[in-house]
Amino acid sequence: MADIAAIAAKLDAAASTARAIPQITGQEGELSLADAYAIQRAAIDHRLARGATLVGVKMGFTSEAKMVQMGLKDQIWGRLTSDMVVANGGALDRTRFIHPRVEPEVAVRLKAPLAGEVTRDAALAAVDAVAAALEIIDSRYENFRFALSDVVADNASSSAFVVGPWLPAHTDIADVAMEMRVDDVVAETGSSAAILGDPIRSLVAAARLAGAAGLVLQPGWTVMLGGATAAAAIASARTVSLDAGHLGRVGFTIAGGAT
Ligand code: OOG
Ligand code: MG
Repeated sequence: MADIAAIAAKLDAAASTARAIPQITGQEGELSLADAYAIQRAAIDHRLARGATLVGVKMGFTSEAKMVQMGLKDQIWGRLTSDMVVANGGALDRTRFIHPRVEPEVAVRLKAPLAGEVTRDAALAAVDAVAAALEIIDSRYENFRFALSDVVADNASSSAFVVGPWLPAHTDIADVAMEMRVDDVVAETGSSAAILGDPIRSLVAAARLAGAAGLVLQPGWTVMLGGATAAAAIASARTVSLDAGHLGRVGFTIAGGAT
């Protein structure tokens, strides 16, 4: 039996002090997915106790590019909290991160609760607005290496996110070309179609997976639907921007620390 409270406290401390810890699997024996999600919840509870609020969920491994990059195949989800929100064009403090990476995503904002097995139409009907977005992932594990249960326990590596201008729910998000630049150099290009062939499928999966854990996606919440391309390292970057065609632009600057 994993010591859920102890591992959650370690992960919370690793995130708040930006100091990596060894992965859990292998070291402390096997970790079931159920225990991993219990750890995720308990680690986030530390943040909520400090005054943060839940503002949404994120999906992981919803594109082939991400599965290949990380060597994992199963979709996972994590929680988005208010202290992870970065305004579009905002500045990030590098000292907050261990070995940050960024990936281009599509986000939706909900206007109705969503949970459990829902149809594509029901998921679409719950969408209030859509946007291009960037997720900053920062695994709390050494060398950004982990097995599936490790990354689930670690809130799916999520660290911060930046959402572009919100656009009407009917805006097409199915096949939007995306070009992500790090320090004005193109780092990744792709299409939102890489997200499960249709990003709304990722929202359907979010409702199902979070619902199975007893979480109802709430009106006003943001759902990050997953990286469309592999992630790019930004440990020594200064600017990151995403051009997502008719979905607009989103970006941030990152400064501070040694580099
Ligand atoms: C896990 C998070 C995956 C995505 O968009 O696929 C993810 C990781 O790559 O560290 O956020
Ligand atoms: Mg992501």
